Amino acid sequence: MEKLIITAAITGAEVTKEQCPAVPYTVEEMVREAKNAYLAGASIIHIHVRKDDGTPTQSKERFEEVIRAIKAECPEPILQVSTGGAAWMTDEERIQPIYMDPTPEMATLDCGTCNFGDDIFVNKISTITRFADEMRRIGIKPELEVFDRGMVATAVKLMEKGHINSPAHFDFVLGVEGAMPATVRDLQLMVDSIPSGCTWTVAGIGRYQLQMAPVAIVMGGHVRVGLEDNIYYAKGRLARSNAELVDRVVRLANELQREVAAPDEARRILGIK
Ligand code: KMH
Ligand code: ZN
Repeated sequence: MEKLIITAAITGAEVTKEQCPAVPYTVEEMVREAKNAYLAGASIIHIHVRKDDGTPTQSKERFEEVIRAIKAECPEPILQVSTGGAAWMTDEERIQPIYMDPTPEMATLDCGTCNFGDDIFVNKISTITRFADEMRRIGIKPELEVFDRGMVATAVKLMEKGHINSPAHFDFVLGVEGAMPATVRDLQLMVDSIPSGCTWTVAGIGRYQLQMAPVAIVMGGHVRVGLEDNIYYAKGRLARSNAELVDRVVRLANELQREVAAPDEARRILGIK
């Protein structure tokens, strides 16, 4: 089995400091959370950015400010920018970070439309294709975010048509209200649905973050944790940091005797130059 890639999704667009004080907004807070998550064992940092008041934004300039600050303190991890943004954002807003300087190594590519709590997260085929083509042209490795089985089918079609390079990397986001549940059976279906040679990670939402992690570790997949997807360390006990959530995955991996990948090992596994 390859070493385990741990992704830390440190802030997202939905959770707030009112819900969990550790959620980072400012540049300094983003650097702190990214660096400590890396030191705990994350090799990929999945990045959304906020204004200082917590409002989510896809501003290229804000991404540049945050990513330059993270790289200055902590150059090692793969920084993966979100092109999902928040459910209410336009395509034009969402695509901005792939054009930032420095060019990000990875970006998310959301592969379909679904309910997202009481919102609708809209990704038309034409949007997915355009985002994929732009990432391919610029040389950014997409992380194919799939929230249900139909989105895997869309991604595979885009791979067959040459819009997405093979082997691709999938992120199964399971447990979103209105999309695919986070059960072992559902995860197995997703794993069985991707082309051979592709890699995958699982992002369980809420309480499912912890439940999905050991399953992925023993199945040979990879794991995403972080405050974007889950703000609790345990029932009734908020997480104190992203690092605390990463640290637990490292302990689980150690117990299950799966080694954790350093960033350069993650780059090799994912085929990032
Ligand atoms: N905030 C969600 C609506 C991504 O990062 O690409 C979308 C999301 C996915 O977080
Ligand atoms: Zn995200």
